[in-house]
Amino acid sequence: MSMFCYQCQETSRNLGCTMRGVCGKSPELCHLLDLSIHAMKGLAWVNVKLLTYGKYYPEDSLAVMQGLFKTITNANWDEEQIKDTITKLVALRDKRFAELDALYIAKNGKPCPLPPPAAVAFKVKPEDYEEFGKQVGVLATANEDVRSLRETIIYGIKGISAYGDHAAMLGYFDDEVNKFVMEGLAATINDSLTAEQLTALVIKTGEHAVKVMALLDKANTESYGVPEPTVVQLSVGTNPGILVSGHDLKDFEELLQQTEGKGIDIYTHSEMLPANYYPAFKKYKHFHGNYGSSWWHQLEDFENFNGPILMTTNCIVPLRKEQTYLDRFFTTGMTGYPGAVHIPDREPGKPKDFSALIAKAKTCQPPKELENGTITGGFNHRTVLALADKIIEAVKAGAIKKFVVMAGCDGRMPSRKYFTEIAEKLPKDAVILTAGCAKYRDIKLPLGDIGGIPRVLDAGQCNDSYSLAVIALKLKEAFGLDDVNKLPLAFDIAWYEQKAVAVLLALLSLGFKNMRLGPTLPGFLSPNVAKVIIDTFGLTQTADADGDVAAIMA
Ligand code: FSO
Ligand code: SF4
Repeated sequence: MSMFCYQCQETSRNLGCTMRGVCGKSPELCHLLDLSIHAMKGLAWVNVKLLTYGKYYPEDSLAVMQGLFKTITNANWDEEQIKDTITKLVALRDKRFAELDALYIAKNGKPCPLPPPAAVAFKVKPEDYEEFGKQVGVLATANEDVRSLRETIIYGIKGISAYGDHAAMLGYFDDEVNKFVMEGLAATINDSLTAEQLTALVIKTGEHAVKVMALLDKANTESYGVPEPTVVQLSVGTNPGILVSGHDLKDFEELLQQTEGKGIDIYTHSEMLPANYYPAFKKYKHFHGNYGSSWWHQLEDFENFNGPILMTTNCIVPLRKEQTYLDRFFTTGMTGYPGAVHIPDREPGKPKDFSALIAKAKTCQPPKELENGTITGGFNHRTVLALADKIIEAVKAGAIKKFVVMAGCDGRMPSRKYFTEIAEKLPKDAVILTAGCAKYRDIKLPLGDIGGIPRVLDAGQCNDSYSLAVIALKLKEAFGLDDVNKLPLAFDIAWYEQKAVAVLLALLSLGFKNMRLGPTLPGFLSPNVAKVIIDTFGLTQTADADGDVAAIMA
């Protein structure tokens, strides 16, 4: 075994990647990422102790959230960036520990003890990071159930961290989320916690995932307006273009501002598609539309695009050996890729400097056209609930029989054709509620509408699954029901990486039951932990499309 990772849906044999990641992650990168998480656990532990002395450092929570964001599947492939992150986190941890030690000595007359796995004690040089990383990975927890619960908490917090970072970039913070990130992470090195206590923390992780998605929804809509129903062009123009992927709307805004009037068109890819729905972005005439499909199509999409690509977050797919577009591949924020130009963070009070990207675009050919249809989306909860009367009427009249939430992530496994089949096989009186890159399995299908209500309502990015939960909870009130599970609503959701874990835990914490999850249940759930979740929440794995459609409509 050269490494161990089981954090995403495509983990090898649904047990774990042990030689090299199915995603392409090397053992070396895996060990560095593991060590970075170990350093973050130490910093979190110190921060939790400092809180008992009334010392709260939100900047440390942001450092941890950004560090964890880099460890999400397909986010950062650059070993040098990860080494630098470890060095900075260790320096911060040591600074805070010195402060804690002084406070502890003043109170107790002796030095502060370290936690059992000594996550605050390692002092290794960057050249030894990889070697040390081998000792502190997932398998350092021997008991498979404890390991499963700890990792479920960590993966949920990774998702919370990604959304927390997006909100922070727009100037929005939530102290409860900041503190929970530290509390949850520190709990994963606390050997005295029982399985029951760790299970309670899993639920608490879901509750904080709801909080952070609500925060990001507020940040996005207050900054850029409420997304509105929009028809998005898939064809291309005649100018050179810049293709923006990932989820960071602040990066998108600043790039639009810096490219205005320069003869360059801006296109969205994958999870950036919902940028088309925001009023603040629609006003830019050079914002052309969307290009291509979900993340795993990027090797072909980016090749054909001809112009520079900006990755603001995951998912980055490793380039083919020929590296045909590496010279026009740019990363920023928490992403990284060896050989790509990384656009640095903002300096205080200034926007990011995208001039290198813009200069590159001017030397490139316009994109090659892939298709020329449209996508309709922009159904934020505020927009949908403005139509609540119409929707309730359609349900009462029997025109809408079922709402089916098919949100989450797309992935490259052939088994994911299931989600397209479900969309095609659902009867015409079922409405699909979607968010995240899972939408690419059905959003281009001609599924029609029900009395003017499109049969696929796209709320936005994966974090906008929050919108779908709000819609359900408001409809419960409008129908006068005492339980959200009594609504004509079914969940058939797709997951891939750790933001989807946060979304899943959020839905469980909100009381949604009997959800279908696919194409597989998470490999990081041990048989015992999976049983508890299945028994408590009625979670099931997606099966065959015909059977599932029948069960959904029953
Ligand atoms: Fe997709 Fe990737 Fe948004 Fe994920 S692009 S898979 S859950 O990063 O974050 O939905
Ligand atoms: Fe394997 Fe997924 Fe981990 Fe990549 S992120 S190494 S595919 S489990």
